Amino acid sequence: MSNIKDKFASQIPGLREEMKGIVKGHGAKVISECTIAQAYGGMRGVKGMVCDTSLVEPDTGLIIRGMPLLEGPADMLPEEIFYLLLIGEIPDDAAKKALQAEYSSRCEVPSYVWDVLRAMPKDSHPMAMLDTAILCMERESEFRKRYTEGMVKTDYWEPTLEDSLNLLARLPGIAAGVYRIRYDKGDLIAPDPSLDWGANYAHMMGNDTPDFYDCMRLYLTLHCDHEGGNVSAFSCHTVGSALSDVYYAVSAGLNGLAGPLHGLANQECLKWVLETMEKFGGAPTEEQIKDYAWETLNSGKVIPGYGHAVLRVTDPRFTAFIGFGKKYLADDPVFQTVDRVYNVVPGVLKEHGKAKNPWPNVDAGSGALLYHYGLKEFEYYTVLFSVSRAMGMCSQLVLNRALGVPITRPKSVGTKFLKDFIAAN
Ligand code: CMX
Repeated sequence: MSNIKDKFASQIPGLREEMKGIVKGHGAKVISECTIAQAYGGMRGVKGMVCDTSLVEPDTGLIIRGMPLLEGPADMLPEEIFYLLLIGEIPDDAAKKALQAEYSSRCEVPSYVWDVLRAMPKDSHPMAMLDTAILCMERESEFRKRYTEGMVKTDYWEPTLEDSLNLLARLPGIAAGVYRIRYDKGDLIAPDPSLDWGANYAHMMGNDTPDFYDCMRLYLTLHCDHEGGNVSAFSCHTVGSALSDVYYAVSAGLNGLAGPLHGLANQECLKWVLETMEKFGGAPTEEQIKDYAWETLNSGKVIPGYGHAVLRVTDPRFTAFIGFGKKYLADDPVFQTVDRVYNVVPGVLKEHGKAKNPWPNVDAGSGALLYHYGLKEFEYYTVLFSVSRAMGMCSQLVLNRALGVPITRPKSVGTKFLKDFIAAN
């Protein structure tokens, strides 16, 4: 069965039975508690939702459908990753080609999207442009159309998958268009149907360097998903739980990704690395990096690319990027600086004593690779992240629709409740 839709449809009865059985047999069992510190602290560590596409363990990082990132997924094409996220299996060649054919047949970007993007103020952030482009296509939502026609609940997943495939097929073209319009790179470039999803994105941006194709494939693979509770996935999940369609939900999630503590950190990281190089007149020594790291911390700023809410080891995505850099651009001074920062900053953060995780996250290394291939517009980097992360968001949305997951509605409490609780306990 090579068609992703048929394959997923065949899994749904089993998934529904499994969920029903767990809830019926064990629904009252407690899996988590919430302390006052957690209620004030972004619900860190509270287990309050289910996500099967991927898992982030403090000591291993990203695990996609049971496969640790560096044990297979990091070497896959992004198309294979979307299939893996949704179906839970690596696609065979026929399934991969079928998905690529789906993308090719759905990739045309409606012309009104370009009109909207061109009408935006020239200094709009590329993320605002990407999210606006996604949102303005909401009028095409198959889910909204079918819902208005009275579709039954058990069918919700199907137009959600349709919307997801349409969106994912168009995203590289839209994101490349954002790049070319925002940075005056000339005419839009048409997709090349002979190229895979990642290479096509590079091609439409205007960079046909074969190594850059590889870089894009890796970039799009590594950023695909990071379980369910991160800001973008959780925002997308919450908006989607109201039965808002894929366009509303993914653009909401990506608005969260645009924050400097989340996906925007990748633009901040490279900026920080280049600042050190400028300050010291070239690739800095480890001692100079140490000085600059302390200067940053002492001025009350974070060192971008370091720390994580869940991880407590070097992010395997960072490791994969460093591996790529050592193979393709070992002599590049920016990449060398990133590598050197890695030797120094964890020690500085440990000494500083605040960050629970002194190790690099995904954003610490990726910018140096993009910079090497001539992509020097930092503000654009989160758009690349977004194209990839949309795969995780869409697969989570489709799964949740198939399972009939209800509207998200955790309970909030007021300070008075906490004071009364403290007094009584
Ligand atoms: N530099 C300096 N201080 C840091 C730090 C860093 N890289 N990482 C954490 N800290 C500080 C926090 O600001 C916090 O300080 P306060 O107590 O004064 O508020 C303290 O250490 C404890 O934070 P934490 O529990 O270790 O980290 P959080 O879970 O609150 O936050 C994160 C996680 C990623 C937002 C944080 O580590 C950070 O700001 N890092 C830099 C930005 C970054 O790289 N973001 C990208 C994350 C990956 C992604 O989501 O895309």
